[in-house]
Amino acid sequence: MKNNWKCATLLLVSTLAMNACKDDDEVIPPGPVNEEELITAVHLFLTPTGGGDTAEFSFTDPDGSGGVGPTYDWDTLQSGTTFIGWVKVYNGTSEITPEVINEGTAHQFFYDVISGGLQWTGYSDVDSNGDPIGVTTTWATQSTSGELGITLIHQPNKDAPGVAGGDIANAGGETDVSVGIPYVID
Ligand SMILES: [Ca+2]
Repeated sequence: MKNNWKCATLLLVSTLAMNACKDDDEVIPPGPVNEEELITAVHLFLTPTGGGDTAEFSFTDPDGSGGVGPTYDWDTLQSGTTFIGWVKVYNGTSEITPEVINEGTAHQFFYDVISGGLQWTGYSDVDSNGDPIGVTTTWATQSTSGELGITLIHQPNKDAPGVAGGDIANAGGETDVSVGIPYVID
């Protein structure tokens, strides 16, 4: 009987330990500031500066790179228009843009018009050092549809030539996410 109790207790403890381990696996620990972000979705919103509907462009890949392919949603922009842009990034259903902003000196978004007549015209936010983060931006359209690229770099060298102006060439660091999303200009 005593042994059975011991076994039962051991089993209970083991079960609790297993559950505890399982819970630990499911919780994403609050990493140090230099932790890379896991990003499974990127949304870019563009609102005409003169007013009008906000266009939304998104990339979603819930299982990360590999596995099931990503999905894209894109929108139509009016030609000859200027826009305020802002980006949101998610890990699953959790928006992690606030973490990116909180760790602003360790992050910078870069925007690359891969093709077409959309123009990225600048950053409109700064980190605590006065360097851009790139969560908010400005844009303009000419007349051709194409594809835009969005890259989030972790620990870029923001002092390197061109980086604060949006040139990724000398940024270094690690890539948190890099996606291309189609757009239509009407
Ligand atoms: Ca995937």
